[in-house]
Amino acid sequence: MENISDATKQFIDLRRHMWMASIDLDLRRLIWQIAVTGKYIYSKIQESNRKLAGHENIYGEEQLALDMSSDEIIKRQLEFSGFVSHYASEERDSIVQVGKGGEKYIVTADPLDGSSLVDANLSIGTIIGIHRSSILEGGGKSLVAAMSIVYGPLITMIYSAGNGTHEFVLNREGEYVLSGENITLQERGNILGAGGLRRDWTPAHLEYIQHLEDKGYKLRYSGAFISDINHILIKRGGVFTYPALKKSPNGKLRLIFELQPMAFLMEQAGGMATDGRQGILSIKPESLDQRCPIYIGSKYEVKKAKTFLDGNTTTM
Ligand code: FDP
Repeated sequence: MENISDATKQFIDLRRHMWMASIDLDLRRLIWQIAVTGKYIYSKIQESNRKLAGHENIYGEEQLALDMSSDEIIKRQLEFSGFVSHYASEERDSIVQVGKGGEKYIVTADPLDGSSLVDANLSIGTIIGIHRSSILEGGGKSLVAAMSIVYGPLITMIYSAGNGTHEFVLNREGEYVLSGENITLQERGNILGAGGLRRDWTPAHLEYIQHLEDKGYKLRYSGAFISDINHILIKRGGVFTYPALKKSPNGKLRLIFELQPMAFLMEQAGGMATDGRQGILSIKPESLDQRCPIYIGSKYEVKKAKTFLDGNTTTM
């Protein structure tokens, strides 16, 4: 699609944008239905009294009532969509059938990433992956679209269906209107988000971070993966990492629910995402709850990470 002028953008809503981009009809209906769940989830956040529900998810983490209600909102929407056969969520221990059989898509969700920040009133969000075939067999390769809905001072939604990465803002009328057409990262940015404790980092990773700090990269780590990636996309560059740690070589973040959908958005915006060596989208998950180290952002910094991890450091 041609680049759209600022004056015209405010009149282009999500459905029109997807129609202009010639996205498959069922896929654009599905993306729109999921975008709508963002409004319901945000209402729940507003209603909530920020109390813990006293449950644990399959990873032994405490679940907020909000995590569970967000998950339920998405599941219910998918049951009525008519386009989705199965749903996999970070809040569930197995894939659930939501269709009658034969539907085209499988949807994954991290229903409320960063939910532990609700009480601090920081930005959090919903991460969605839309797959065409089995998630485990296809992995990142079966992704046909990804979405990221951020609940912050504004509600924003970023999607890609393999047609670039685009941002929309929910306006007062409840419509998602175009705010960023074809987000494109610069080759190199100047912000850095690095998860895990410094004392648990490997020597190579520590050297990499020190190198970026010495080069003047500014620290930007909120504690919500979705918001930190949003930051890099909107500022058009930088790098986020949650690396392999000495005691947990697979890092912390989840490949299917968090990393692959955000890697899809990042790559479509001209950025990169690797586990330090191979591309995140080329990794075939062995289990639903697989975790994986991540280096994601503009190409220069992500490629640089590999040189440090391989022990081939060079000056920038
Ligand atoms: P959270 O534990 O709050 O769910 O998904 C895991 C995640 O948040 C990411 O959103 C975030 O980047 C990371 O964990 C934060 O981990 P640390 O507390 O170790 O910094």
